[in-house]
Amino acid sequence: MQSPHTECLLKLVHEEHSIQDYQSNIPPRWCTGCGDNGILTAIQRLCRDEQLEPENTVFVSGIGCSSRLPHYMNAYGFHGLHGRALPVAEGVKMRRPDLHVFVTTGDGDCCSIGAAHWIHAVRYNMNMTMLLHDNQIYGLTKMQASPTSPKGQKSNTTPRGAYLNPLNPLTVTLGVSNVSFVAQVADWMPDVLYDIVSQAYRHKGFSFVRVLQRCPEFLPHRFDEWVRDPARMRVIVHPEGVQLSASLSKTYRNQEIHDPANLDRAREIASLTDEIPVGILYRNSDVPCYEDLREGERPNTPGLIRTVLDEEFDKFTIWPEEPGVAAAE
Ligand SMILES: Cc1ncc(C[n+]2csc(CCOP(=O)(O)OP(=O)(O)O)c2C)c(N)n1
Ligand code: SF4
Repeated sequence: MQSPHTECLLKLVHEEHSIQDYQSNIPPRWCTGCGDNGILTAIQRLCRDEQLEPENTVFVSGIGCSSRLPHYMNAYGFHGLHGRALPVAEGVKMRRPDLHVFVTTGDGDCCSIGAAHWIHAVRYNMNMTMLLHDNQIYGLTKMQASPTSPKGQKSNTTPRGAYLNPLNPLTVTLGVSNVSFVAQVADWMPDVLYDIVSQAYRHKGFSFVRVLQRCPEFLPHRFDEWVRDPARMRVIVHPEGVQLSASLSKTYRNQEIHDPANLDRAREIASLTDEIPVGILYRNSDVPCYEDLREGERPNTPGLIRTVLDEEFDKFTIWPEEPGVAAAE
């Protein structure tokens, strides 16, 4: 039988986390109407619904407006170096596979300076969720073209318009060995955004989610055509993927049934240009995670960690002299 004291402790342990438990005391400093706000809301909702313990959840980012997200979460966070979020997240996961790891990055951060890390993170397939906030411009540094900026886009670095066709983050990711989860969504579809973020979190492996994100400050009309005309969004539906509610189905009538196991069709869908595909393009839960392949080599049991730390601390400890020893010498 439990003592009243034990019962009281158990109650504390099982206390439900509310959405406020995941909000930090720093108010978001993104511009009004910035799509990053909607992405943050979806993540906080996910943490609440999955009851993720803040002390076991880590948000890692690089540099950019989007990379400010860890500051707004009440969890562990690492707002690090431009383009380098993924190697940091991989280090965390390798050492502590029990933690829930999320990476937030921008199109400059991921597809430009961080592109090499992105490709290898897909190949390593570590169990984490990556959100690419793709606003197709450098926001924080005030409007330089990014690799995903549309051809012809005028910016501070391309005053006559971008010369090159944009890089497609979906087809790139789908082309990497060991790819295991690829999805796309838009910040102006909050229910689908939440659904995809949840499915990405629940996938065992590296989940790559590209979120088309509005930047009203520097590209205010970039996605207007698609926001105003839902028929130009193609929603990829499947019992193993996104399933729209009856009311959303009326809004988003342009739907395609696509089995996320079909990689060839995923690549075709990812290449659409006039319509924006939204949904889970590809999922393969059989790809092994790198941290599992290295499982046996990880000396991370609490006992071993304590032994290693004790040995390190011992090197710097000045032990008090035993009474009488100094006098005898
Ligand atoms: C090594 C290095 N190079 C350049 C910069 C300057 N810089 C900071 S953020 C950024 C681009 C941010 O764009 P993006 O990743 O698309 O994020 P957004 O601000 O749009 O969310 C650049 C070039 C930097 N901080 N460090
Ligand atoms: S500059 Fe753009 S990306 Fe940055 S906070 Fe403002 S709207 Fe968002």
